[in-house]
Amino acid sequence: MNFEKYLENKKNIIDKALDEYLPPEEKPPSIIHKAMRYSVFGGGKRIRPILALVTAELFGKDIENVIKAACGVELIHTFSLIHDDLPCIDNDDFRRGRPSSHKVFGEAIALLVGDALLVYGFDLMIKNSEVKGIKKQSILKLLKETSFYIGTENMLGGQVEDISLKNDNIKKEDLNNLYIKKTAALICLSIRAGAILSGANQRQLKALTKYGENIGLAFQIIDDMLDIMQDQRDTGKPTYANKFGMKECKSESERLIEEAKGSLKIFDQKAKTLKNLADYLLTRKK
Ligand code: GRG
Repeated sequence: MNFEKYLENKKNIIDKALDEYLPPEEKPPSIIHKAMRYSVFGGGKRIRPILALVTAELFGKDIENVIKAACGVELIHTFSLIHDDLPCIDNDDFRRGRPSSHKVFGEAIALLVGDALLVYGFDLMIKNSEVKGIKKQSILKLLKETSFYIGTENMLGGQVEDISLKNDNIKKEDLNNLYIKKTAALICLSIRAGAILSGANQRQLKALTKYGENIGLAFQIIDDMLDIMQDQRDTGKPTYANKFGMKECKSESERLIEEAKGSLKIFDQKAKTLKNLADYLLTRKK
């Protein structure tokens, strides 16, 4: 199976699971359930849950061991995108080529959909404890990590820095730190979720976290490049691409991907898929 097919196969598994876990549209109050499904099934690549599944595979674990938590991270990711698009934050009318949640359902519902997806994200992680063989302690650790990685020291804090960013005099180091919080944090959480539920030890978690930070940072730099290449709306905000140029973005993302793969040495051949996934990020077009 080629790698694109492998990813598509994983994406289909995740889509099917999300469809099963989310409340049906008709369930009252149906407007919020409809709006949740509108954004969750809006064409996302499912990179985060795929990372959780691939990490579990690295430890020889079945998909069933991690699929609920993996979908939980995807719901939290979707929540962050809906809130990010709101008029009070980035004010984006479109997401993945379709009208954003608040354009279709109004601001109040979009805000509540984000809240609902955050709650459902945590709920799915708790439900992962129903899987045979999963220790309650692993679920507690996972919940603690989820709060940490989306909280004010990470995703939320990164977003606060992002909206306060001034265009003049921004240093590369500051932008790197912001990207690690805003984007790499949720990517790290996805990988650590897969690892924690598979019984990884500290040394393995450390190596996987390094991998997550590096691909997460590369992911955001590549995102900045795609924004320019695809002529996206200019928000006037400083990004890696408009501050340091496309050439620098390309070489920095390539360097980060090499570093990410290097941090998986302790897993030898078993980390082949995670390495392929890192390489794939350099070639993505959306
Ligand atoms: C209250 C915890 C909390 C968060 C709200 C709005 C917000 C704070 C954070 C948003 C952070 C954000 C929007 C980061 C951007 C990360 C990014 C590159 C998103 C795009 O990810 P893809 O390409 O999206 O994986 P798809 O469409 O494939 O799902």
